[in-house]
Amino acid sequence: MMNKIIILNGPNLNLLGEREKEKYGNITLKDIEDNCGKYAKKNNINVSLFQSNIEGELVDEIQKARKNFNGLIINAGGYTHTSVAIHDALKVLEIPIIELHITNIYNREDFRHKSLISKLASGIICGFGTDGYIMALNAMNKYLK
Ligand code: CA2
Repeated sequence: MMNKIIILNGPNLNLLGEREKEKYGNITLKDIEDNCGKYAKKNNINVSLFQSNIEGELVDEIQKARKNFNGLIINAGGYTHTSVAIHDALKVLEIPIIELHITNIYNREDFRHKSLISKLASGIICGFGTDGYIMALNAMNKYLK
């Protein structure tokens, strides 16, 4: 069976490759989409990507994911550390979750050390730059087999 995986990106990740390149790298969100699409095709995975700066839109996608996907990868951006609404939506989701961060949130400011998502995740990938997206896709595909 072909695994269907959704990758959700939260606020400000649409700016990737345009600002703060020293922290988040040169790769744009469009590059990430292309790379994930290519990786998925090679590995017989059905992948969809969704980005929003709006908390409620992310909650809507999480709710829909239950019906449409087997696995969910989420980089919730700043909402990782604050959003009870995203936590609650993920909590009732019945498919595996991978939490993803480009940077290592544990060697940054204290307010990034707390994640409301980690407890709900099957696994966490952070600190490997934008390569983490492919790592997470690979990890989820294996986890689902
Ligand atoms: O390391 C990650 O992936 C983060 O989820 C990124 C979030 C941050 O709030 C989390 O603590 C860790 C921020 C995303 C902002 O992305 C930008 C990209 C380029 C330029 C400006 C912001």
